[in-house]
Amino acid sequence: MVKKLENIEKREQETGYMIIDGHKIRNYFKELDPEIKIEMLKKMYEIRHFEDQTEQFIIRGQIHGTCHLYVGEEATAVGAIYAVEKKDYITSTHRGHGHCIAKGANIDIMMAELLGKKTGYCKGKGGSMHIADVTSGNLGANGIVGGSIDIATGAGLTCKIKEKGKIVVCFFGDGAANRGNFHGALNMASIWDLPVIYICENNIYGMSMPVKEAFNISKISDRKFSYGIEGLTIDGNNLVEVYNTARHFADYCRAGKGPVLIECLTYRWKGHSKSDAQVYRSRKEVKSWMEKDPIPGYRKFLIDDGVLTEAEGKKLEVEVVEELDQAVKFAEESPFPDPGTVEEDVYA
Ligand SMILES: Cc1ncc(C[n+]2csc(CCOP(=O)(O)OP(=O)(O)O)c2C)c(N)n1
Ligand SMILES: [Mg+2]
Repeated sequence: MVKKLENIEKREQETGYMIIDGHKIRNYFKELDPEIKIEMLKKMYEIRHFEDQTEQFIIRGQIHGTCHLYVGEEATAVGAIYAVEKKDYITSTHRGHGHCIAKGANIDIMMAELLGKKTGYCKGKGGSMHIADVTSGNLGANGIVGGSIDIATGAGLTCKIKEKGKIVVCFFGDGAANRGNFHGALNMASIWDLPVIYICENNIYGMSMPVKEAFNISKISDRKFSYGIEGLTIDGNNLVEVYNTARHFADYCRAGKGPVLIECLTYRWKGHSKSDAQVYRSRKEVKSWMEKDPIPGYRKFLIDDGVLTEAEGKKLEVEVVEELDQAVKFAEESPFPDPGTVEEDVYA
């Protein structure tokens, strides 16, 4: 099931509405302040350069434990997270750096964690797959495939009962959508009308397993029928489409109408994790998706729209590179934790 972007019916109308996979959705993006539109481009650059730097650390053997890069999928995290409010929660995955950065984590502290340093989010003891930033509403990355789905559903129940007005954005992969807990959690969220936006990042593979061999349905979002919830499949590389869809369903969840399942079609450019010979896919396929790079696409959109000039776009990227240089310096110069603290912060 290689999703064709052409399958997505998208038509911007004079009324300021778009038709996205059969849903009439207001073009909220159009109404945003230019600063926010530019900030979203900056976040995508931050994720891309953070991951490029992380790859360098991997190559140099500076990262112990495994690590999964989010390069190519930036528009999904940024579009969905900017569509909700700062007070809302997110749950992340093993491929979590992008979600974490989009939700507002400090990249110096993230990078220190990747290098196992005392100044990291988990004092250097968690690594890539355990970064959480609860102060920004990020309930954490997760090494258990699909683990985020249960946590998000529990957080959704908390929002419904105790923290009214908040909602949860739950990220998970296509592989996770085939785990048993996905079905139990979505059914529960449906019968209890929990305010959770379930975002399935369909990047066409679960490790080396192609989605077309793991599903006998053409749209993962069609699983909405089993739970009696709303659902749709969208272009996860189109920031405007992701933003508008998530914003529409954020209002829907906040109004107590229940959860939604949004399938974002995207692609991971890099191997699954630290080591991956990538024999299961062709260079041609990777190249064809690299041509759908979400970042220049969005930058061009902003330039054409008069929000940004070419020169401002370049300057923004230079600023991000400088921020990353600072994060690398902070992480490399930070100390390792004292071995005497090895049993601190350990729960089991
Ligand atoms: C419960 C569980 N089973 C298996 C694994 C090993 N594993 C790590 S990532 C992965 C594939 C996940 O695929 P997907 O959900 O599509 O996410 P993607 O890596 O494509 O972002 C698997 C099977 C795991 N970490 N947890
Ligand atoms: Mg996948």
